[in-house]
Amino acid sequence: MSSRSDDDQSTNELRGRRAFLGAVTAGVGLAATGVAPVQAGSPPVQFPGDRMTFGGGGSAAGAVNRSEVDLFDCEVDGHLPDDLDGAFFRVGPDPQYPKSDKYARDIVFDGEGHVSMFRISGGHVDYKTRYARTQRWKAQHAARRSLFGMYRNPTTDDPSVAGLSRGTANTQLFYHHGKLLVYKEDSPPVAMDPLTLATTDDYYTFGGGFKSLTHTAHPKIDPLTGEYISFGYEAKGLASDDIYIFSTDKHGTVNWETWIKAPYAGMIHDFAVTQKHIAFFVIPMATNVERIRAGAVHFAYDSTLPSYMGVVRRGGDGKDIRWFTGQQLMCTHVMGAWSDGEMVYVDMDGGEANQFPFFPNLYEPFDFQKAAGRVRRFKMNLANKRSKSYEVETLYPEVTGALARQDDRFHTLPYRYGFLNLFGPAGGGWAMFDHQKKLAKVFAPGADVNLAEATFVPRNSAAGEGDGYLIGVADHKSENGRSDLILVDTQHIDAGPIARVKMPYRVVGQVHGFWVPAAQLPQMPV
Ligand code: V55
Ligand code: FE
Repeated sequence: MSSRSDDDQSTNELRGRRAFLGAVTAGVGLAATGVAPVQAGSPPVQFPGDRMTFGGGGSAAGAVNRSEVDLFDCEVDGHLPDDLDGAFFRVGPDPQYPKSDKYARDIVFDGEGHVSMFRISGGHVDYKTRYARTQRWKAQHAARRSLFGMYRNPTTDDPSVAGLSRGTANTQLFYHHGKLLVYKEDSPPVAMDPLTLATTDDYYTFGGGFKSLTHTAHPKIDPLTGEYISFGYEAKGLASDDIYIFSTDKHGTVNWETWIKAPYAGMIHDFAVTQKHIAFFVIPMATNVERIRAGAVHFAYDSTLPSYMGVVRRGGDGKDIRWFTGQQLMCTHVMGAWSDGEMVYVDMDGGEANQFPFFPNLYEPFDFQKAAGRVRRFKMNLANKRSKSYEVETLYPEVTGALARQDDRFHTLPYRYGFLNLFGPAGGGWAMFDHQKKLAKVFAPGADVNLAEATFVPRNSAAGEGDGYLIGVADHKSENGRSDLILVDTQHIDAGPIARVKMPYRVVGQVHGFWVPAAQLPQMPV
């Protein structure tokens, strides 16, 4: 990590180069060079060199990319299955502008959402990326500078953006009722055209039926009905303890909604939906109003707070909500969930303490050992009317990681296969769990490779659960971060990739990804 004085030195070097270029181009009119008008006071674009900051150390660290790309017919190594036809969408934060010095310590989670698509068909791959044209992106583009301060802290914003959506659309995307919906959990979705990645709505409210100020990054689709089930927390504004729950039919029309109260305002990053129930895990990553007023990021980890699993009936009025507590855990992502009569089962990845060092612990030092994520199976017994506690079982205790996924066609249903990204000094990996056999199989490419989340791709429309591929981006440290999109067969996950899409550079970073089979996409215009 570079020290402050290194930063100052590189800033001075950058400023020096700018002055030189300014002298060279002096006298060339703006109109002649096609440069859009520059607002008075828009500062030079200079990202800090420190990797722990919002800018993440510039392009070499992969955190700043900023280039919107169209790459037709990518190079492919190996053989992509001829019948593999669909689009792999992904999204992650990509800082549009550096922050002012005051907010230069903002976190990577606050970068503007940059969406990419690998369109795969007949063994060929076209790559396209676009920033989500959020209200925030558009305002900053026009001003040629950052106008929003710290992560989820509106008190730090430039007065000119009051009333605009703070949403960055940087966390996950879903394809439903013909729209690519891109999410940040502090705001409503942004809608994009799934073929052109043009933003079609910077504040999508499902035709007005959606009432919350926030929308999770992790909705679910009921495979039996095609319904879209989702929620928002802090749904009535900053630090509110309101949760909005809703569903839409397969056309995106809201067909159910209700409101419940959380035990406290804490992060509810993902949620679980079964055929009968909905469950929310509230973690001690608490919204901290005092710190927000002082200009800090939204959350701090308060280990004095219990974690709670709330369970509510699907389709009800929310009054049946029951909050269960037990071993304090920090879980973020749901692998799978199902109901068996009045028993509710929720599998999540999570650790025994704060997993996000950039959201500070209030009371104790960060503990990397306790932060390690494992697969936790929560069990809630609704038949016992007096029960106030969940039981939790740690599955595969020897496997640690994060970003749990499943075969998305098994949302809401009993399921057999789950996936997890592994981290470790010997390099990362993708694990595939067979809960029936209680078996974990691992693809581990070694210490040179950084793996993004694994997204499951069904082999074809008739494929059984878990039969297909894991798809995701692998960056190579020894090649200055150059990326491959890799495809691993789930029948032979330990054999390594069956094909690599060889990208000429390091592609934009991602948080999550989503696969859409071609049959669900609109036809590509010829
Ligand atoms: C997460 C990611 C976010 C966020 C909150 O697990 C939680 C993740 C990329 O942004 O704002
Ligand atoms: Fe997530």
